[in-house]
Amino acid sequence: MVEEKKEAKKEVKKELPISEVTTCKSTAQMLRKAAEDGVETAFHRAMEMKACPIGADSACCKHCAMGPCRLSSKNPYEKTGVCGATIDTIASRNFARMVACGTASHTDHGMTMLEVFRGVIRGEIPDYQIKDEQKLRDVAASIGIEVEGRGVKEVAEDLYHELEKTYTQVEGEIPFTKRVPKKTLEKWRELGIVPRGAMREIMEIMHRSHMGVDQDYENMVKQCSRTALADGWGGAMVATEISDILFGTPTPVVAGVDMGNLEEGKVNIIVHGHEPNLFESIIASVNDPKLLEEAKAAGAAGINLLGMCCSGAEVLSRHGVPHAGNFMSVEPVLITGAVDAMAVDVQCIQQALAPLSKCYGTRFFTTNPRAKIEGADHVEFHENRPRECTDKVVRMAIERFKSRPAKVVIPQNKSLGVHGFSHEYVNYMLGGSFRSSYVPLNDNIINGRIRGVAGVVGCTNPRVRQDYVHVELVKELIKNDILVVQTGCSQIALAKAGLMKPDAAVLAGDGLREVCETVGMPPVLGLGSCVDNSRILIACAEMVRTGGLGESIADLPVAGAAPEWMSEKAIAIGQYFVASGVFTVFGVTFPTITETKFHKLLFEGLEKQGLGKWGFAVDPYEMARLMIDHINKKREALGIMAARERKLFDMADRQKLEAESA
Ligand code: BF8
Ligand code: SF4
Repeated sequence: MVEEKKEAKKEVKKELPISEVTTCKSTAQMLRKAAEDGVETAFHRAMEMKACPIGADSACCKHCAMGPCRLSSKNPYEKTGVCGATIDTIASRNFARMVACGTASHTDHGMTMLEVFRGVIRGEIPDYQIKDEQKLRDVAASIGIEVEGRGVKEVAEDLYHELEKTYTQVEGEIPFTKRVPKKTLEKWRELGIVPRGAMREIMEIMHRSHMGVDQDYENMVKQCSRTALADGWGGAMVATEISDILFGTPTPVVAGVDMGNLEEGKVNIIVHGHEPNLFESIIASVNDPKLLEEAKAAGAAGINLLGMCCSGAEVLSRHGVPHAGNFMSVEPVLITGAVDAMAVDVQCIQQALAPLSKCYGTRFFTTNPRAKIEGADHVEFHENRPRECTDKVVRMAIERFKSRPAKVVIPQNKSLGVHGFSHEYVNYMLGGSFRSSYVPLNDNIINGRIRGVAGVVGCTNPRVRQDYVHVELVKELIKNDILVVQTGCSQIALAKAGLMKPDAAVLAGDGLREVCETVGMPPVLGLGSCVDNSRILIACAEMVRTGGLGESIADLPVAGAAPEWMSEKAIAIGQYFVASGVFTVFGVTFPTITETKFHKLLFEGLEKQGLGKWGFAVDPYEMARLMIDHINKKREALGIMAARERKLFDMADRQKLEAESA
């Protein structure tokens, strides 16, 4: 313990240029406190450790012991690895492994949710119930399960068996391909990229990326698409749908985001990670009168539960639980000294959190058998007796509250916004309860009030100024009448910036603003966590089905971006959007060398095959330009550019009239 304290407190050499590394006020304030306290964060470590340039270009291979081999980024075809592997083989294999890991993460999460569902419907997990029967029936019907006149149990059992195929099926097509627009699915079949089952695809991609197997980058990219599609239309979609069925489908809810949600007089508990079951049970624990009594007896005014990262984004959307910040704010939030306990499960949990929490006396708990951290207390979470774990976390938090060792400083920033726009709610919101549909959305796109739709998602990363790229990009998009949908850490960045409020419509272009004001919605819609990117896929499928915007997802005037990505999951998400037909732009860095055939395939070739394509830009305005150009190109192809031009002409006309009469 003493050792670890020393480690976290080791001398910080250079001074961190705080305003250059973050635009989040709370994070900046805590980074100033970090300097006073003599602790370091990922911001400091990123400054001290330059990214490896060869790795950044994906020009190295360590897939066997004849290597590791290192090619030249400047002259990528100058040499090969010892086995003769070219730069295209090496980079595509590395990329494939990222897709494999990202897909494995989402699908394992989804599989956990499916197992919980099975336990619930079979009466083995009494703590959770089916909360949303309608959603259960809708999901079942969407994949061809008979629902008319059948009981919940029967439908649920069939749904479980059908969805299990998402993972375990060895032949055929995963169940949710039934939701894919016909023409998109035909394209996948033609290219041989329809996923069979996630386990099969991940196994095959690992095999193909072994030394001496698939050494044709085009063939490898096909398996990247097939695997990634088993994530987006498979594991991630199962995670979203089952979580909605068990815990409720989100509808708009007003909630606060940022560190100002911490309360000095209360026991503060943060849940950070990804799977919603831990959070659901801790919500039950903090509302337990017995535990509330214990908190009061310890001198606290109550128990204050907050989320971070995706666990937080999910319950922010579903229940309006306040959110303390995104990925790069997790270490800074510990520096407040106000966090009595932090419980984590899987994914995006930086190892540094364990020693850092010791510096502040924060009780830090790992809960998932897949994700232990050396030096952290492990209190295992079991779905069939979840309160054993979550009650213990709450009790330990109360203990820490009683003897808070460190000085508490809570940044006073808090931004209220509307969250929880599920695809179902978008349907209802635009169409009303009697004619709920995507027709109004499509109409507004066709008549040009809305130019298109963009998904802006993903992480924050200490290699770029935190939140800056997200916020500037989204502002630029809505200014150009592009409706923005969001998930994950990006959603939190925009929430902090105040863009999740309906009155943020003043920042939108005239057309989008008019639509937002008519409906009473913000120009930026928060959909939840990263697995909830599947909601964007479903919305895209619905836009195609509704009609007037082409026959496949690739025809839609839509685009995606992960401006500050860092995780392998982001690469899997990017690849499933690209394979689904969406132009997807990443920031920060991209693991290819521009002049290679592999790069050209991802950035141009896939689109020629009828899929989407990748894009890259570091600057938010350049990123927006790429996305707007693409959306315009799609409008052009659909023959709906004219409507928009006419509208712009009307607007110019109006402005002229106004100027003349002034
Ligand atoms: O799945 S956005 S930093 S928290 S990877 Fe991680 Fe990235 Fe945040 Fe959630 Ni998504
Ligand atoms: Fe080098 Fe080939 Fe081995 Fe990779 S697989 S380390 S390129 S010899």
